[in-house]
Amino acid sequence: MDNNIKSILERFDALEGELLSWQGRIGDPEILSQLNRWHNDLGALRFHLNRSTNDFGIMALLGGTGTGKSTLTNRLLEIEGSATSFRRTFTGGPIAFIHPTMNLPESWLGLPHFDVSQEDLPVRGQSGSLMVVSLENEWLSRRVLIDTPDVDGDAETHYDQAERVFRWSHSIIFLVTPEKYQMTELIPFYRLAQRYEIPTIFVMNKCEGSDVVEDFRSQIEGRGFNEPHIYSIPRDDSTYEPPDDFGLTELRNWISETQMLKIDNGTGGLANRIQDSILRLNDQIFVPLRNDLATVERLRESLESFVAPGPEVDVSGLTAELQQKMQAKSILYLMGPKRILDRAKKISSTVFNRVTSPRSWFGKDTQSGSQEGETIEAQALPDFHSMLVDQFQIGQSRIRDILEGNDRAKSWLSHSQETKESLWIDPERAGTIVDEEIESLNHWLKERWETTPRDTKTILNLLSHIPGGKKIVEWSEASPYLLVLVAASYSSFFGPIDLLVIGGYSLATWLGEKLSNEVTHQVRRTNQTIYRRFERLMKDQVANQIHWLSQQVPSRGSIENAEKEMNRLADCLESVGTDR
Ligand SMILES: Nc1nc2c(ncn2[C@@H]2O[C@H](COP(=O)(O)OP(=O)(O)O)[C@@H](O)[C@H]2O)c(=O)[nH]1
Ligand SMILES: [Mg+2]
Repeated sequence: MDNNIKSILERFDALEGELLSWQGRIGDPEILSQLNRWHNDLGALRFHLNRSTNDFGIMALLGGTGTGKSTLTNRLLEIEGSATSFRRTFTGGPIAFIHPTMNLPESWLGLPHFDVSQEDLPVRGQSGSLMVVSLENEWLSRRVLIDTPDVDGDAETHYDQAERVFRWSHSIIFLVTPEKYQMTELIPFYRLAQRYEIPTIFVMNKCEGSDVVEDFRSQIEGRGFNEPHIYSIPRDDSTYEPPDDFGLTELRNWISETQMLKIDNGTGGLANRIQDSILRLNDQIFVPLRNDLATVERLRESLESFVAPGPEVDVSGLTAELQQKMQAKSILYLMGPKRILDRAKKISSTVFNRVTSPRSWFGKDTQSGSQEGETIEAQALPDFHSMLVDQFQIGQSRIRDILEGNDRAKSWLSHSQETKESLWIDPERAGTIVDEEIESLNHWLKERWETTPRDTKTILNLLSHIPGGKKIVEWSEASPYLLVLVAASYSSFFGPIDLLVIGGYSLATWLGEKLSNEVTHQVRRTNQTIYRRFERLMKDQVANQIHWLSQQVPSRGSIENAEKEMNRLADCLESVGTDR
């Protein structure tokens, strides 16, 4: 084993290096806390792997609340070092009692160490740190004694702290009472103590009779401990006498004189620790992360296809939808060919013949066109600004549906540190697009207004056909109307429908003949720019979400690297062999 320890430690270093890059890239707090636990337990494993036979041993007291751990600490040390109380779960954090000649490695337990001076005794301990009491005490000259919070303490941190101490210690005293020796919280510790070959002794405190000690013994033997050392200490007011060699004095002496002095974790125990570390990394971290990675990749695909252009059109589904909305809200009711046909069938066959030929239908010299002109319905000019804002919000809520429709993403969202502002683009920005583009069209028109009287006259004339458009005399008011009319007649809003009747003319004809190409071209460009910019903003929004999604799980490459390292470690271990 020893030959392998160096390479195993190196493998762990490489593995941990890869895992460190996962900081901030795990969206699930449960997986994150498993990873943090794994890192801490790796600290304990390294501590054991780096052991040297000259090191002093670290012995911890473990047990339920009120079993007398702090009391026993004081009795073993013959001082009032650890604060005891009849109150439940009194000890708040681990306390190390150590001889001044010894140095506890700073990294021990992976928690900050605080020195406690003599005047501050007895000490209660503090969650999340290690209190270190330095004592000129003969009994401590060859070992460190650790008092711990209760394994069944009120707070979850109590169990976690006890478990942490268990993992970092060389030997364990399990302390029970007649009331508490059956508690289930100790069972996993018993199992691990055997699996890691940790020297273990059992003490029944507050004892009033031998029956219960014997029952405890059979329980412990039933859990696989072979000839367990079970000491008993009578309750203060009890007449019970522990059997010879198994009272407090003997306990003190035995600990002093026997193998519990030093570290002697077997190599099989170390191999099992390594194996557990690998298995836990795989089961509790790699497997769920792999699943999450697949989820992220799936969601990413749905988000991308959401804004990807279709094969035929150069706009995404959302801009196409925006076009339809603009059509519905357009100032002019546009009559499609089918509707004209339906209507025509109801009238006469002569009319029907005419409508099958739109050119004649809308021809300049026919009068029937103006009769059909009555079918034009004028509505209010669409509010482009809020239309784009609405459409953008619809897009955002679809993205949200995609994300929240997935349980994993929903949970990441609820735990995300990201602020709303950084994840979601302000939909007003979509409205700004139209404001800016109409403004710039205005600017362009303003420069041309009057310089090309033909266009000016045409535009005013055109607008006079539209109810509400009559009042328009200022160039600055013309842009949004032009935008609708030009876009409609060139099918850029509405697909195949381009039949619009104004004063007997189709709008297309009207614009084509009367308005200069330059104006028409400029307005069409404005229209296209609005869609392009809207689409780009939507893509930015999706890119935000995709970026956020990618931060919920480490990259595929990194997970694969880590798995490779893990497999190399498993190979190293295979060559050593495990005992179970
Ligand atoms: N009567 C009696 N009380 C004890 C004995 N050992 C501990 N206690 C009391 O049990 C309570 C809990 O003890 P403590 O050492 O704080 O337990 P911990 O929670 O395991 O650290 C305190 O009130 C102690 O005085 C004992 O042997 N006999
Ligand atoms: Mg205590």
